[in-house]
Amino acid sequence: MPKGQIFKAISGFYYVRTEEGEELQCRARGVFKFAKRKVKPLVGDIVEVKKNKEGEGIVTQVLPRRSELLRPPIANIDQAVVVCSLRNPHFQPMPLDRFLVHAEQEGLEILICLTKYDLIESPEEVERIKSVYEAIGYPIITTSIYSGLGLEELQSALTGKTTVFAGQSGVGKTSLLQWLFPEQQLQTGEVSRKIGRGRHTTRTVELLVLKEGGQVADTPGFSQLAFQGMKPNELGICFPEIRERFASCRFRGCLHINEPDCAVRDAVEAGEINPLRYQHYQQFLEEIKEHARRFIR
Ligand SMILES: Nc1nc2c(ncn2[C@@H]2O[C@H](COP(=O)(O)OP(=O)(O)OP(=O)(O)O)[C@@H](O)[C@H]2O)c(=O)[nH]1
Ligand SMILES: [Mg+2]
Ligand SMILES: [Zn+2]
Repeated sequence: MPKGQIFKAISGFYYVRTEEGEELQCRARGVFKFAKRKVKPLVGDIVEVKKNKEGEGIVTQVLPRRSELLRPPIANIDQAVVVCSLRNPHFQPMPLDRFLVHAEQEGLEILICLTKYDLIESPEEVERIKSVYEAIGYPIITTSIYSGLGLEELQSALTGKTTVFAGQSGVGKTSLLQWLFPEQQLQTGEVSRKIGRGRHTTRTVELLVLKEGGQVADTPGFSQLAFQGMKPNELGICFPEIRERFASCRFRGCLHINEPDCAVRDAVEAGEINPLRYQHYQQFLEEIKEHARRFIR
């Protein structure tokens, strides 16, 4: 049975790159079971395929995933590049922190990419953003597709890995990929002047193969991410600055809100944890609890 990887899924078809290098169009039929749950194949999945009499491909088996993201939907990735624009749309820390939690939950390597540096008037603002995230261990690359800033650095961070580009609509994900894959014709879209948001130009997830080795997926921009299926005590693990401190909290199940002798709150008060990041932690925790109240009765 030939094996391959799904590199694209559109309107009822999966496109599979087989080990022999053939690209096979497969009808998206069926739901597969493993580990007692049903799975729908995702881009990035390693699958077994067979051809029917008409020469059309059929996915017969989805092999176990080493990682998976649901927003954007993709499997078997190593690294997430979280793309945020500095301007147009304006930098927003909340969606960034939200996506970081998702990528942490999946144990992905993370790289933050701040785009559209050419639209910035004050470099100090960018330095401030960088210092917050670098202090907790995230590598950051600042880019501009106009000046070329950061593009080679970004390219070398992708070599040999399977990377997903994720971020809100209009931040410039596809523009970066167009630079990386000049031979492809990818569609980018202007940011709406009226509402200052992207127009959801990219509609599908697609894995492209890097000449230097590795793969990169462009994905549609998303606007909201919910923390479905996360338990309140799992959230702290997804914040590096909380994860590295909570062994020092007095209580084992400390949620770092109002428990006594909480090492995390002490660090917030001492100015060692960024107050906005902590505020986001509190807000996400409320969302997770609210979700649990509504769905687990
Ligand atoms: N000034 C400036 N504009 C940029 C830069 N990168 C991208 N843009 C512009 O930003 C707009 C949106 O870019 P896209 O690459 O389509 O954004 P996207 O993140 O792929 O958006 P979706 O596909 O909707 O999720 C386009 O008009 C780009 O030309 C940059 O470095 N500087
Ligand atoms: Mg796009
Ligand atoms: Zn605590």
